[in-house]
Amino acid sequence: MPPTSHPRLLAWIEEVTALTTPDRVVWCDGSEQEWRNLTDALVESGSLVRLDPEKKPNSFWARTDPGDVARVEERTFICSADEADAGPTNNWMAPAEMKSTMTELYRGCMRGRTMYVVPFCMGPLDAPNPMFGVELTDSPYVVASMRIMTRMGSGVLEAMGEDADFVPALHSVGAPLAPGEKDVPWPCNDTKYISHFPETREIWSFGSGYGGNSLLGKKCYALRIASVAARDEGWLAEHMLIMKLTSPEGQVRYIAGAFPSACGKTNLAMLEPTLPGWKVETVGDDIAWMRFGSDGRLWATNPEFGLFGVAPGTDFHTNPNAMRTLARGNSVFTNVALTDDGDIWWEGMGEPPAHLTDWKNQDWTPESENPSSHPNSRFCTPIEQCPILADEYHDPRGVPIDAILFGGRRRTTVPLVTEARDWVHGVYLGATLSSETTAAAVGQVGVVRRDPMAMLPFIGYHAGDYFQHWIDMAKGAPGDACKLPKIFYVNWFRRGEDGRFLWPGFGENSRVLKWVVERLDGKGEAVETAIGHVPTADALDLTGLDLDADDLAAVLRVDREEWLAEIPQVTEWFTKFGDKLPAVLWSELDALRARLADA
Ligand code: GTP
Ligand code: SPV
Ligand code: MN
Repeated sequence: MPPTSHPRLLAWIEEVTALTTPDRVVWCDGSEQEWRNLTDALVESGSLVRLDPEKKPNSFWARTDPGDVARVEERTFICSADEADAGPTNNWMAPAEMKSTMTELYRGCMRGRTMYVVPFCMGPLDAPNPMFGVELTDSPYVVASMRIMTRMGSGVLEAMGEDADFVPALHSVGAPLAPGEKDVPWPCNDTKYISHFPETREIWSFGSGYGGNSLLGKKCYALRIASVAARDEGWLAEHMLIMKLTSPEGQVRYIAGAFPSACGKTNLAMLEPTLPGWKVETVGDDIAWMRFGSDGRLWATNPEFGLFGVAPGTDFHTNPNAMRTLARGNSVFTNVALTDDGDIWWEGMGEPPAHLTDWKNQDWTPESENPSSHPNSRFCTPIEQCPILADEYHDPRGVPIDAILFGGRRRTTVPLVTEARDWVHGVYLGATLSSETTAAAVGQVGVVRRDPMAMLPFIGYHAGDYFQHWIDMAKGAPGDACKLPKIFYVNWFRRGEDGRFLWPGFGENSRVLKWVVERLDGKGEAVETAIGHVPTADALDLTGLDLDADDLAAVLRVDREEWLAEIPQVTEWFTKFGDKLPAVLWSELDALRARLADA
């Protein structure tokens, strides 16, 4: 007997079962016992390796197929009824055509496997309007990961009752088993589709078991589908961290930050300030849902329940709070290296051990040519284990945002921090955000591309409409005073001519946060430049930091020639959106051009 009488849910499961023909259907309750059974079976079958419980209790090492290591943007589709609604930044296919193609792929695709029913909720279950989803998947790795990343199981199903709305999210690795056929450790399919149906709020994913392709509550639901709901309902679903920042005087500020994938959200969200007396607490590290409160402010919640963080580069010097979170166990590590004594290791974690097993299951020594861990290897760990989790994380109202940071990874041009002149200028900065591509998505790494609001791969509709939606936020909620956050543009990744990072980053970013807070308070020295307000050389608190004066000047520099070179690129970018581009953004570009001419 299914543990629910929700008619729409039952009908959908019946339909999918008939199509995909799994050997059995299992309803996930989210219990400890279920986790133990799942992970035991995955260890037994060779898909997971249990780590030494003394080092990482209840934690596991997973290796993917070498062809299934990151999000696949080329295979990600927004299947709106009208092609124009997907806009120029998304892949599109007509919903009927996509459904008929994928139906053929799904036919019999779960043969020999178990189909798991995973009821989940994005955000707290006690929210006024809980955001439900149900993922059907044939991957026990996905079930285990969903248990870390979302609130899932019986409690959700109960809360859904008989008639709650939910997002149906269908996932298959696309690797049916013939009778008696032995499974591989990481089943997947060369053919991959990550499809979204914005009008009917459905997700269909096929062929990949990896992160954002398969944990469908995350990017697919909480960003692509939610961004469409947010546009319709007057809120924002964004690729942002959320932090609580307390000054030595005890003043609390809440800051959200949008940086593209693998550009520093998790690190900033868990930052340990080097400036004495300052305190950071984590609310979220990847996704923020922001709605107007009756006070006219934008209130942000983190819909997730876990952290799916980039492993390489994480250690006690860069992100000690992530290391403390992981030490508590209950985590899955994917595509990192395994030490001979049953712990994990990755590049950036100090001196390498003499021998490791690398992410491809090969012997690795410090002399090996390739890194031991894939650059997009990840830890998946419960957010409640984070020692600096803010109490407000649990509050369905969220936190009122004082400042939004947009940031990218740029070796040149973009200074350490710039304050926008006003909201529309801030939207312009977000809409023209540029960043070097990273290993978080399949494709070439290090190529500068526009990544508006760090949402390029995640906007579920036309990006021109998305920019307009951001501009319209300035109208606030009807009838209320609108108190929007101030917008800043940061770049931790500017480099010197010798290729070194000019700014030490990580905990030292607290110095930039202090300046941001001072600007919110109407203090903090800045020069008005063509691109916005940039701190003067002595405006940043650099107490105790050994930073070369030339490096400081270089990291804050607004170079007229470099910015003039951006103008044709932004013009080309804006031209893509035709008449969907809000005219005020063209005006911003014109004004920038004029200011640069005068500079
Ligand atoms: P996603 O989970 O893919 O969305 O990434 P993210 O934005 O959370 O990025 P994350 O914080 O995991 O950082 C990605 C990489 O950038 C890691 O290798 C970090 O070590 C590195 N990084 C983060 N912050 C800084 C910084 O301030 N300076 C430098 N130089 N590197 C940083
Ligand atoms: C990102 O790529 O922005 C991530 C990792 O946070 S994934 O879940 O794969 O999308
Ligand atoms: Mn992300």
